[in-house]
Amino acid sequence: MIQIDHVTLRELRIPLVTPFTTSFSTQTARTVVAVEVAARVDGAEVTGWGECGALAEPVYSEEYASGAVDVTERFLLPRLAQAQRADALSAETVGTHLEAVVGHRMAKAALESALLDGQLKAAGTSFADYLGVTRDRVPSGVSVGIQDSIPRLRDVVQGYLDEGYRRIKLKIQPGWDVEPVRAVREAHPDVPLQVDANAAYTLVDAAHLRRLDAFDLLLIEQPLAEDDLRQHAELARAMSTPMCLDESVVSVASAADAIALGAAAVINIKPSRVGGYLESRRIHDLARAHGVAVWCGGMLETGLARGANAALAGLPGFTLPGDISASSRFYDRDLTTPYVIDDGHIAVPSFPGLCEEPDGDAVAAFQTTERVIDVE
Ligand code: SMG
Ligand code: MG
Repeated sequence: MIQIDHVTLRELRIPLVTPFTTSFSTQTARTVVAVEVAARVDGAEVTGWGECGALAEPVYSEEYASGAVDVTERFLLPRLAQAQRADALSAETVGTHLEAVVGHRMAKAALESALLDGQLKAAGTSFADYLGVTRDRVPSGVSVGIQDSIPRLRDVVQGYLDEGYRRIKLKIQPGWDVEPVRAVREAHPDVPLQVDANAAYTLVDAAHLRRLDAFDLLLIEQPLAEDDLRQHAELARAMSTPMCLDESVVSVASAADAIALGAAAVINIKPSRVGGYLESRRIHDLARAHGVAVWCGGMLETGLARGANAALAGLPGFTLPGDISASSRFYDRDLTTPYVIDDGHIAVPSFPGLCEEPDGDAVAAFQTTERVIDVE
């Protein structure tokens, strides 16, 4: 069991190396909530860190960074405090203790991660060993934002391929879909290629989206709205490109529904979106049992979560390359030792816990708000 002494919630604003444009926004910096938990495990003092996937604005999902800070302080931490008074708190029980709070999965995931990091550091166990992962590296894919022009897109993609990325994902939206995909496919006939629409289409666009079937894509990710499971199933039947869900899968229960409906041949597992690494594992297990491939998505993680994503992606059902790129894909300066791409792969970390202790100077340089909350 773990006993929390206090929690520090920080909002950091970290500049991106280049703007990242999707169908819903252009990000020039990542606003990230970092959760630092000071705790005791079996009497030993430990510090655990977690990162919240929520963006600054509720445009990818309904969560947003300052809202995550608020719900954590007002509604999540009091429930964990109650649990620890009964000596019933561990990373593995966080989900149960927070179940009464509806949604807010990214906020919950960050807390669970921080506790799990602390527990594993206390035990001297790496996250990969905790999961039973034996792979020591995972193939690295890169997510390419919407560009100003097709020549520019070609250059950007070429640059990532030169760095060794094993799979290219192109962000698409109405007006930026068939032609950019055609251009990249013509330049690179054999490169593993997929697209992500972030819910920018409706089923009325089915005939248009079918034109993407010509480009031998690994998958199309989340073409329709988050709650359109039935319509994704219908679109899946109309296209030969495998249907992959991101935003729609927020839990193992919604993954089960998506699979039963035929709405997902592939699932993007994002630990933050689904409420944490433990739920991610359950979705992996469910999908694997159904023969549904999974891969690890990303929310522009800093070093507080990038390595844990790599460890998760070492599980056997992760058969497609994830959005687990090098730190340098997004950041000139990461919070930890940067993750690097080596022969197209990212190493699965072997240090204890989920992440390295972040560099205090980097945290201070990027910090915009800080709240210290006693938990008793
Ligand atoms: O972390 O490499 C990454 C980003 C991957 O494209 C990515 N994420 O819908 O999959 C997705 C997006 C969500 C974040 S966009 C700001
Ligand atoms: Mg996506």
